[in-house]
Order: sequence, then C-alpha cells, then structure tokens
Amino acid sequence: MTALQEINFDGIVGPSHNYAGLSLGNLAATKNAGATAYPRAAALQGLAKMRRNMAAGLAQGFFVPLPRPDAGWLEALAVDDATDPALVAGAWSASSMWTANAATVSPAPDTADGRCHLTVANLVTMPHRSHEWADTLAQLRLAFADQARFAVHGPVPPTFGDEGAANHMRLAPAHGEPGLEVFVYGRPGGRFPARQHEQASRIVARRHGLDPARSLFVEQSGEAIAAGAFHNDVVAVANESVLFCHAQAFADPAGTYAAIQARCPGAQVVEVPASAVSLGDAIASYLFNAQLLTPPSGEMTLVVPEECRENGAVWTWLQAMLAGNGPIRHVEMVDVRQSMANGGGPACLRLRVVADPATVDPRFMLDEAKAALIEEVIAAHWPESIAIAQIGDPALAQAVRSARTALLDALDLAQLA
Ligand code: SUG
Repeated sequence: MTALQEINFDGIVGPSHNYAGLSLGNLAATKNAGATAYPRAAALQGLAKMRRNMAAGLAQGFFVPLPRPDAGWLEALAVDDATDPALVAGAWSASSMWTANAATVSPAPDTADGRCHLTVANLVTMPHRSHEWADTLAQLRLAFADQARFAVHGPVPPTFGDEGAANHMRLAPAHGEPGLEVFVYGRPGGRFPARQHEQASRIVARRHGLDPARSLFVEQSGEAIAAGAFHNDVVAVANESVLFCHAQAFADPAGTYAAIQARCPGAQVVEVPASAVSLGDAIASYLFNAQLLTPPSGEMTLVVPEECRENGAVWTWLQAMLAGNGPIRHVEMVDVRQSMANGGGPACLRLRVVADPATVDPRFMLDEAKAALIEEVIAAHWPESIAIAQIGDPALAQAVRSARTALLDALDLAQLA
C-alpha cells in the first residue's frame, strides 16, 4: 500500500489580479485587456474550487501569491512611470496564480533516484511571467524541503522556453505507480509564440532522471497554437490511464496515441472530434482545461469551468459522453470566471504533485480550518476591484503588499516576505 497520492497545489489568486492583456496568443487575456478585475472575488472563487476538491476526499495544497509589484524587476528594467505601461503592468501581474506553469513534476516512481523531481519553469517567453521563477523556486524549496524525497531544480537556462506542467502529462495505471511522462512542445514560426521549447522538455526529462522508455516528446499541433491553445493543457488533459484531448491537439494524433498505448499498456484515449467540438469552441469554453480527478470512490470526474455549460456544442458532447460507457463518469462545474477571463481555467490553477502529503511542509497543505482563515484574510485585505488605470498607483501598491503580508503572517510563512 503506497502513501503516494496526487496532491493539487492551487495558486491563491494574488491581490494585484488585473486585466492588462499581456499574453499574446492567449485570446481570453487579450480580449479582456483593460477590463476591471475583481481580485477579492477571484481569490474566493479559487478557494471555493480548492474546498470542493478537498470535500471530495482529495489532498489539497496551495501556493501563496508572489511579491507584487516586483520592484526589483522594475529597477532591473530601469522602468519609471513614463515607460511602456505593459512593463509596469508586468511587474504587477498576479500570473503566478496559474501554478500549472510553476514547475514540471516527475513523481518518485518515474525517476532514477526514486525522489520526486521538480524543475521550476523559466517562463521566459512572456515578459510579465519571466520574473516569477525565483520567488516560485523559493516557495518550492520550502514546501518540498525534504531532500530524501524531493529534488527541486532551478530553471532551464533561458533561450529554451519552459512553461512547466501545462505542457506535461503523465499516464500511469495509478498515481503511485511508474508512469509514462509525455512532454508536449510547440514549433515556433506560427501566428502566436510557441511557449514550450522541445529542448526545454528534453532537459527537464534528463534532469529528472526519467527512463527514455517511459518518456515521450510530442509536438503540439500548430493549428491548436494558432487557434489560441498557448499551452497543451488548453486542448488535452491526462489522469491515470486516461488521455482526454481534442482531435487537433497534436501534430500527429494517431502516432501520438499509438506511442502512448505502446508505452503505457491499457491507456485509453477519449478524443473529441472537431466535428463535435471545434477548436474554437474548445478554446472558448476551456473544456480540456479541466481537472480530471480520481476521488476515493474511484469514479473519474471531470471538473470543467461553468463556461462549458454555455457552449451548446460542448454541453451536448459532455451529455453524450456521460450517457456512454467511457472512463469519465462525472462532470462537475466550477466558477473561476475571474481567472478564465485571463485565460486560466481549473487546470491552470493547480500543480499536481504525486507524493505522500505527510512529506510536504504542512504550511502548504489545506484543511477546512486553514481555508476559513485564508478566506478571512482575503475578505479583509484583497482589493475589491482594480481598474486598469490604477496599475502603478502607489497607494494601491501598498495595499497589495500589505494584503500579501497579512496572508503570509496568517500562514506562518513570513519567511517568504
Ligand atoms: O500565461 N495569463 C496566463 C494564463 C496561464 C494559463 N495557464 C495554463 N494554461 N496552464 C498566461 O497567458 C494573462 C495576464 C495579463 O494579460 O494580464 C496571463 O498571464
């Protein structure tokens, strides 16, 4: 009996959450550029999602927001108030909430030294995310400090863009068993940036000591990136032995499925044809940016954003899937609209780590009492709204900083200040 479980570490949405339209190729983010954001509501929506998964019997952790505005970054770029507003907004971004981009994680059963390996993502492609990694690394080193069980690596050197677990899937008969790790990269040169470089994926796999026989490197389809799937997790998600994906997720779908099935016998592919759900509908609804979870009942559950119910094609397909006899037995909906408006669905908001929860620093694990405490801090300190014209405002900067400090104090994490 293994103590290894999948733990979802969600990012608590930071108090500077805003819509500055910084991510080219992320259609929701660019569409909502300039809209007023609601950081308090955003953080409460994220917390409610964590609570639901916890109530379903799943292990839940969290990461705290990074220090924003990032004064050190502004100084390094010699930015002042008269400079390009996108750089100022980049210092304010709450983008670390999307912890699927915090790191790539290879659980202990997959690695040569039998430890769980994590490589913090360098996120070099988007300027506003390129300064996340150092503070994220500090947090990972604290949460996974037990070096007998975890190895936390620094970022892949720049040039090779790495966006972490959003471009990584794992297929295994059960979470605690050895699995196949699938790395999905983009080919540059298309309409939008390809944010995951093939070499970055290969470097991560080598660092983590993965068995080449249980690793796969797959090209994301250029069509998907051009349609707005800036990360693979916008068009595909895997859990245990199930891969749920859009027919146009990969450059070579048939070859990808065959390679997965050859390396992970028993793997099942639930493919959604373009005739049922177009790439456009998949990306608008974030059908695949779902959490595919195995609660203790064993009945696999897909946690999708509420936007899926509003899309006729997606909703029809989901009903038909449930009526069939496939491996995904339940569909649940969550309201993460504030994050969705920046292109971050339920899956973007979490980093999956297969580990024994008892080996993680308990300050990063959630229970109901701590959720109530976090809720109180958010309600008392998170700005209710941030209009785009407020970005750069010194009084708001101070409010954002002290909100984070209040959270760190409440969680006994002041050392991350
Ligand atoms: O990197 N949005 C994020 C969304 C990340 C979603 N993550 C996954 N798919 N795993 C991004 O594009 C918007 C920020 C702004 O425009 O202000 C932003 O960074």
